[in-house]
Amino acid sequence: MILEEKLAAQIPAWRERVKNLLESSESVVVDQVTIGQVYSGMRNIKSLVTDISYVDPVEGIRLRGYTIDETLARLPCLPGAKMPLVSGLFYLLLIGEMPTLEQAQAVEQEWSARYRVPEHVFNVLRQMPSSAPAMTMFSQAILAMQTDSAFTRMYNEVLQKEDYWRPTLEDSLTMTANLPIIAAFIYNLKHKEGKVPVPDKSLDWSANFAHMMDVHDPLYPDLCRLYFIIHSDHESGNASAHATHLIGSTLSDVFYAVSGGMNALAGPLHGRANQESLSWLLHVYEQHGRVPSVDELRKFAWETLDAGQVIPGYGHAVLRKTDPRFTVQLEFGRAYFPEDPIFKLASMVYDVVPDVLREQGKAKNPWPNVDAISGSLQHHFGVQDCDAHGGCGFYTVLFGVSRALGVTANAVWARALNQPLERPKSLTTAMLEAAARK
Ligand code: CMX
Repeated sequence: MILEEKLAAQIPAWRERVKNLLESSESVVVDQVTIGQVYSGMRNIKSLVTDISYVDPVEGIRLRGYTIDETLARLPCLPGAKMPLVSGLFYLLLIGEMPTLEQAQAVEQEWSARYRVPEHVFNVLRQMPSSAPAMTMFSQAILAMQTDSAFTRMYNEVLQKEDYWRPTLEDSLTMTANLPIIAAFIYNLKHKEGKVPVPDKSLDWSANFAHMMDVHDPLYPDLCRLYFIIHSDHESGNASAHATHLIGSTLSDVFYAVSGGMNALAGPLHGRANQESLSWLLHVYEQHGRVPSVDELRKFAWETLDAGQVIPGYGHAVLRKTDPRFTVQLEFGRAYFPEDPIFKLASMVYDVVPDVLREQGKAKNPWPNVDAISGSLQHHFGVQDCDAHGGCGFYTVLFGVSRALGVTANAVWARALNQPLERPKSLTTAMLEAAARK
């Protein structure tokens, strides 16, 4: 298998590199922690390591050193496609090199050879109440797939520590191959007759998802490719990545770990913001019966803030400028459906809301993140977030399908480098008060 061979060739040198760094510099200080940081969700404490991506507050994410624009420009595309293959992105995340079209297609084949969701997973989903949030179903489905974990099976037999990454890679491929099928099934259960999607192995992973969703607009596979690439990874400290890493550090397999990570993604301050953002847009649109004027939009934004709510899709814990993942989606909409009213509204919000947030003066970053616009693009293609208002979270499932690529790539490397059990230390308030008196 191409990924296993490439990883096996790299891992010894990486182990040596980390070992040398630790031997020569174990006690070098990289950060200091203030009481403020202890009480503010560990913001900006440098205590994790990943070589897969890095978020600069101003520039945004770099995936294996490539900005979003560079990633999209350099990853291989199928002839006639507007957006690159997601398999190429997964190769890039795992291997750290830009793949050729042939290498990306080899990953496509690894995926399509694994298209098989065990029947009991569909049954678990069928048994859930129709009101179950889509993310609850998605997380359950991933957990239900744990019964097939190669890692846990081999760990229970005999597995050397140095080989932990191999079945982790196997599980990661099995999981990521099947997540589009699970997502399309959840959508079908929620909106249609609940049929099990039949994958088409002649299509790439994203086009196959579009096919299973029954969206026939020829542009939709390209939106899926774009969407699944840009949501994949955002370094290790974000809640879904960190939760996945924490769980994986106990040697729980990736099914356990990613299921847990998805529960973090489901929160409104994280991945659920894409659903809430679309609800917000639809709300303002319906209230006015049209795209509102700038003044009406500003008033609506203030009403949201005055009600003590956040404006979903705006602000970020790390970023301090417009998220390039927002910009690339804005460009996609402008290029292909600039007149779509909800897309137009989402672009208008970008002109209005940063000033409102600045005027309010609370948010450290008044600019949009990835979630401010992604829902409006899905909405254009008729993909619903369940009941539109309040929603039940299908858009976050789409985020999760993509995020699984990043967190599994990280899980493979965490096992390759034998990253240890994560166990930070807590203090009592009295201890912090004593530290403050010193
Ligand atoms: N609307 C209104 N108020 C906002 C805001 C927004 N979009 N973003 C931040 N604020 C407020 C915070 O709620 C906080 O208020 P309090 O002091 O009353 O608690 C204050 O501004 C300071 O917050 P911050 O330091 O700027 O932001 P945090 O690092 O604490 O939180 C985030 C970051 C993303 C949770 C926050 O900006 C937010 O709630 N945004 C809206 C939800 C959202 O878009 N989440 C998706 C993020 C991307 C992702 O993970 O998918």
